[in-house]
Amino acid sequence: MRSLRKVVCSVPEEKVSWFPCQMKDLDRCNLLVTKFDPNMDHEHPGFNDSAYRKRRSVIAELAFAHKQFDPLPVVDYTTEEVSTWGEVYRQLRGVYPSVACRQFLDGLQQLERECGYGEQRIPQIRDVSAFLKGKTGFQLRPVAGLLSARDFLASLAFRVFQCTQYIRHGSAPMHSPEPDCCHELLGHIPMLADPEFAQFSQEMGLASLGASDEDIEKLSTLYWFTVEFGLCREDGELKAYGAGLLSSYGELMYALSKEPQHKAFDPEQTVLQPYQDQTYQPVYFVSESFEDVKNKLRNYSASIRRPFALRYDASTCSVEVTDSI
Ligand code: HBI
Ligand code: FE
Repeated sequence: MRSLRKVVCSVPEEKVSWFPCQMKDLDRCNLLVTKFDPNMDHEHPGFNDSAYRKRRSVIAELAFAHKQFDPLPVVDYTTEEVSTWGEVYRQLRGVYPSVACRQFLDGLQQLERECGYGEQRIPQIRDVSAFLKGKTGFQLRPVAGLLSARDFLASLAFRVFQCTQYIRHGSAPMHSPEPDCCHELLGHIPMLADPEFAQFSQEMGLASLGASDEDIEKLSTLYWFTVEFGLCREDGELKAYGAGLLSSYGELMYALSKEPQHKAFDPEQTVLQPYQDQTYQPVYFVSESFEDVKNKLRNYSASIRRPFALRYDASTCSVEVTDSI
């Protein structure tokens, strides 16, 4: 006879790596990957700009000091930072109506109406988080840079999006080697205001909890080719929904041109595709609808083997570990 035994967040096998079970555990999900940051990456446009690097460390401190449930930090952006934002916003906003998917445009319009999005100021994550909470239950927390895939995905399980607050270097407004506030606020946030998209983002997060390193690699590859660089078909036309595309003018235009390969999204194929984090992707995956992405990801996640089962309790925003015996 099979019954469900609650193991109250202790996992049955020693080999399983630690994972968060409640929101406050996200304070431990803070492993940064520094390969693209301006102190480590010689190619970073801010590498030789000590004032930029100093500013970055001031903003990073806000994220390091943050604990879940603290009020979100407010950054007093400089005129130069706002001007970089304005340039990025103006150029991308001009092309969105013809290249972005319907859900993105809907989300962005709501943000412009209800959350002060525009060229004139960089939105504060505190306001954006309150807006998102009301739309899909997603909330933001500050992060100092590129987070490890495991920690980043784990946060999504709790509908928490880890969000950088610094901005790219003013000399390269159209490109950033690492996530910055343009990538998060323009690329990711409008999509996270869509209920279906929010749902599959959380499901990818839940699938990652306690997964093996190989499965984390596969899930981040799927995340990369959907949430970051995904394309979809809308009335027969190719549109972008990936945040990496919708925050980078150059790659956006390239992805929709005839140059790269376009393949139908199929998780089994997609996980095998090596991804490029240094330059444009040679291949993009095209989905027919978000419902299709959601169903395919759900089937894929169900095929990931774990020595325990998980249940998300939305009333407490916590994860229960259950063990089939
Ligand atoms: N970290 N800050 C931050 N922002 C992201 O968008 C992000 C990340 N770490 C990993 C990541 N995205 C994904 O591309 C996957 O590796 C999961
Ligand atoms: Fe991203």
